[in-house]
Amino acid sequence: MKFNESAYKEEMIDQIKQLKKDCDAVILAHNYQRDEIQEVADLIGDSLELSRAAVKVQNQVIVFCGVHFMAECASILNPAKTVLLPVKEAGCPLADMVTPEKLREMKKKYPGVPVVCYVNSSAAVKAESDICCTSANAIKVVNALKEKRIIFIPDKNLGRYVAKHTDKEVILWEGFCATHINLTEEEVMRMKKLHPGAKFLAHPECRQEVLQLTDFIGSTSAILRYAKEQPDKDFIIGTESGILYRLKRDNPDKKFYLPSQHLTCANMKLTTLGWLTRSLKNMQYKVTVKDPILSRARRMLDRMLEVV
Ligand code: CIZ
Repeated sequence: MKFNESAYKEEMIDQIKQLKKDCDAVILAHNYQRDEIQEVADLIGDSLELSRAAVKVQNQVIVFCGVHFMAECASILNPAKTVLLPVKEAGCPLADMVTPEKLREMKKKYPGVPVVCYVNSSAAVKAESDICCTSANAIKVVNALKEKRIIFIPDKNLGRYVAKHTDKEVILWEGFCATHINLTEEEVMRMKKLHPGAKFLAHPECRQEVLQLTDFIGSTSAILRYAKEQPDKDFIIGTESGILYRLKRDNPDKKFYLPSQHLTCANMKLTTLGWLTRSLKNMQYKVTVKDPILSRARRMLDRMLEVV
């Protein structure tokens, strides 16, 4: 008998829906997740939207389809809930580029300079910082601080982009997103030639040379909004491939082109319907953050949520 992929997928989705009811779970999925995970999720968003949602969740279980630091954020913001990350190995190379020890060394070099910590970081690093930010609110967060100098960790491209929108001196950390860094100027130029007139929208984690070619720079939520609101029909998209699911779903009359084959985050794509099913069945893998890191990291996320 021939394997019927769509029947298998439907069956798994039905099973996930039932398990979700049985365990009183809600599924949060990041904009970079696989299409089928976004399809089955209760809420899709960027880390700011999902963090805000995590605070308000009434269900007993939050299944976070994303990477480890995102599940950690949900647990920090709603510690009474069981937070599950379906794949234990789903990490973030950018988050791993800064450790609490290395950050403490940096702080010693710049005493009194506040640390703005991008959410793509571990809870332990957040706990060593002064305020968190996401790509959706980084400029607002930096400008809300009274100090004239700040340390921005760990993404140097986002930090550099923020520096262009503030009078403050921004001290950068040498970190980068292993996916966004792949996109080159040449690839964008090639795509622009193939689709003259298409608007180029990109994420601030891209290289500076790439950002210079943009019509719009923003977080995934901002890119989604922009593409929907603009009358244009053709867009070149400079961010992780998972965003195409919502762009296409919400704008069936528009066309979206990915300029590179290397815009797929392997960690984000680890979560499959199979792993999600197992996660709900076995209540795995629980992500928890303990005090004192919990309360310190919580303060940094709360400070961010007060600004935006
Ligand atoms: O803030 C996030 O969720 C990330 C990592 C990217 C974005 O812009 O959504």
